Amino acid sequence: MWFPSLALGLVLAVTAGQCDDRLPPASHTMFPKGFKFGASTAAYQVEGGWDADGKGPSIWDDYLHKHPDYIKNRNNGDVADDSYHFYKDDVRALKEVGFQTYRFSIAWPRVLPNGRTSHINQAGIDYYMNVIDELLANGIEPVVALYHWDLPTPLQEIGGWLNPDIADLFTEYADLMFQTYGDKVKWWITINEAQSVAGGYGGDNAAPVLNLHGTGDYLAGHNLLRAHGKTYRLYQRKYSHQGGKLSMAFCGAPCFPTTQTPEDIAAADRCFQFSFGWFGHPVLKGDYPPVMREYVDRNSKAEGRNVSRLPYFTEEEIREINGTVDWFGLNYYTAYWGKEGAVGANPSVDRDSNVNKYFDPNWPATATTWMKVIPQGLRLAIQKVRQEFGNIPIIVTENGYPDHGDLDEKRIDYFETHLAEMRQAIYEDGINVIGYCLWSIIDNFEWRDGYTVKFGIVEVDFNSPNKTRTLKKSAYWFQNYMAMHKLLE
Ligand code: GBH
Repeated sequence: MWFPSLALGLVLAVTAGQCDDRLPPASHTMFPKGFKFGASTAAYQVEGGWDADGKGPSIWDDYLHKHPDYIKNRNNGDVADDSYHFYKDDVRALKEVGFQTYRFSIAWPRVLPNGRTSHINQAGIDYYMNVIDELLANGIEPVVALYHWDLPTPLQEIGGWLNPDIADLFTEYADLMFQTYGDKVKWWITINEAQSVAGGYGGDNAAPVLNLHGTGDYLAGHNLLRAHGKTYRLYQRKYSHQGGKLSMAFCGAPCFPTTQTPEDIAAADRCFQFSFGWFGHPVLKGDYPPVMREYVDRNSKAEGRNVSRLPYFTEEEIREINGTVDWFGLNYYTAYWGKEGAVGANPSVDRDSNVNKYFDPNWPATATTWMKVIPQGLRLAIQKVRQEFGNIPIIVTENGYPDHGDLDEKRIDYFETHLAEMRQAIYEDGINVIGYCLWSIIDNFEWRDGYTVKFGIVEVDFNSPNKTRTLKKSAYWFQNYMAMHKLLE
């Protein structure tokens, strides 16, 4: 079971290691019963084999082949860590560190080269079966994401996530995945970071780079939610006997209010509602967050539009989408200060939120501009999820530290401080956090930063023919951390 017994955990937390100096210090106490540690990757970032054995192209393959300068050093995911061939080395690393779970994603175009079930690529099906079997043989439980951004190109040609038909196409793909792997996979993520996916339509930081800010993002988000809802209902109808648990991996950078004025407190709340809330509210409470509806409708009207840029669900859709996550997947990297103020492109999700988000100059910088180190933000994000969405089991599905291959000690600090905050959320706030997957087990293709930015706790020699994996200090640190924090059986 994955559901921690908090009461027991609490007793042990306060009794273990307090007075006996042969025992680890108080911060090194146990985790709740059933708590699981794991590590994450995503298909495009690690697999390579971009056209191997009948795989079709994805929007990332396509975009980067056409626009190589889009990525630092003209890197792309054609070969990446070549996990397509060396997945056993990934599993060996996971096992060596001592993880109980591995979160990875299935590349839709590897199993369905043109996105549709009319043509199934058996080699792709076999690949994921092999990965899953290798994990299970090593006692590691798979957590599988169905969509981590690599849409089959032929589906982009009909508009991708802007086309309402995508909801059914995604559901048919998911159906095949549940049917094929569902007896072995019990933890599913439909969509990784719907907000980032929407960003590929509303911004220029991810494929398909449409930059339809303030319109395309909301429309893509709408269809992502419809796809998720339909998929969950399908699972309930056809696969509930498999006993799996579904979620999305939600993302967002929470805001601390700049001051305790009602304006700043409300602004910090909107920061949450326009990120985690955008996708969390429809699946956990029904429909978009009221404040999001209000602000986007009002701005749309002021712009002279007849219809809101934020689409409306039908009553039936609201019902279909509501109540469709069994647990809450939370990706956390960074946080902001927030105050009232309309900033960002016009129109845009950011501007609609009317929050001015900014980093504290004292928060440590990292190898990437979009993140600073602010461990308290993880506890804040967990608290906000609890406050907004009730006592749903939470799994931190991503959390990690980027460097240029030079700051592994800082990575250790990052994990230590973030895990401490997560423990506060569990033991001080009594929140039902049941697992933690770091990003990432191996250095990999970090989107626009290519291979220049590394998140792995295992180094990959990208110049060697078999992409040699070598555990970093942070991997040994993690191994030790888990051993010290013995999990209750
Ligand atoms: C996650 O995204 C992804 O799930 C994972 O694939 C990725 O490797 C990992 O984090 C580390 O990045 O350039 O200022 O416009 C994290 C959320 C959303 C962060 C998009 C970067 C672009 C910010 N990402 N965002 S900016």
